[in-house]
Amino acid sequence: MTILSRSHMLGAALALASAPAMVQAQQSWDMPTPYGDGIFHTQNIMQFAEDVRTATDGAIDITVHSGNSLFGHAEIHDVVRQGVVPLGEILLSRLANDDPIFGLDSIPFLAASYDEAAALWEASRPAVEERFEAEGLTVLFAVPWPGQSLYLRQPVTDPADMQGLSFRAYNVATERLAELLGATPTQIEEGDIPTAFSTGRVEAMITSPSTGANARAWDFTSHYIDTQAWLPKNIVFANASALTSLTEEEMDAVMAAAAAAEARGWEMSMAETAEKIAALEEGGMTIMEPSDALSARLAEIGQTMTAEWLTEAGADGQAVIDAYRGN
Ligand code: PCA
Repeated sequence: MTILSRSHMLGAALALASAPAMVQAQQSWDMPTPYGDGIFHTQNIMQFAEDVRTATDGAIDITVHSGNSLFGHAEIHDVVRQGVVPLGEILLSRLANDDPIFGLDSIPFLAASYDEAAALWEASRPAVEERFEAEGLTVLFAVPWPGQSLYLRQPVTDPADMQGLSFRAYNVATERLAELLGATPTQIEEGDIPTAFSTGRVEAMITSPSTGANARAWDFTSHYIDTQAWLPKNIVFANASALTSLTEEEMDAVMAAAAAAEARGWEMSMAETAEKIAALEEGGMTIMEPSDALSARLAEIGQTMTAEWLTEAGADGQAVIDAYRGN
């Protein structure tokens, strides 16, 4: 037996002997996310896991499973609800079919800057939390992606040139946007973007510079049109029973780490915007401002989608929009 393993055993024996009976067993928590390790959201939740580990002296040990490796994007909400895993991360607007409130952050030009996105999150957070609570879930934090901009194979200035393009979508709002542009949407997971372009399934998309740079969009598109039309959020949430099984100190540690992760995530997102646009340019893409005609068409589509959202969301939705607009 080596000295190392003997001292290990000794340490373990001492720890056992001195452990007070009250102390709970260490908990290993699996945390699935759809997004890969190159994405700032994933780096942020890894730091969150580290903060929780440190604050609980290792009692809560969160393992992040990135890139749809443990569960696919469409399953994560359900498996956390069922308690198969205690917590997870998804794109909030993927739940828009369950309730329109979840799709509010994906309407073009309703909230297109970080200040507006923060005001929209403040106005909608109580309604989002209430719906999660009704399903036995607790919202921990939400962080926006940078503004959503167009990736194309030609320098489009006339919005009519988007007609007939096969267009990658990632939620119902991007599907609707594509339809209103006269394009044909196809749902593609973020990690599958390069393959979807290289196999010809899609030829255009709207997403953040973070996703564009991570996918090396310059390999399959040539023009980035900087519309920054909305800032969709990722949401991190836990199974409420898993949380209430913790000691009060542990629960406080998780909630404090969540608040820190939300603040840090928004900062990371803001810093990413310029950084990743520069990376797209470095990769060889042409960076363009939208033409007046394209901006006008997207603004018009934003109004249509806001009206459609209000019809679906009713008085509850109107109250959230009013709170956002300070009415
Ligand atoms: N990236 C994710 C969601 C929004 C974004 O910027 C995606 O493209 O799927």
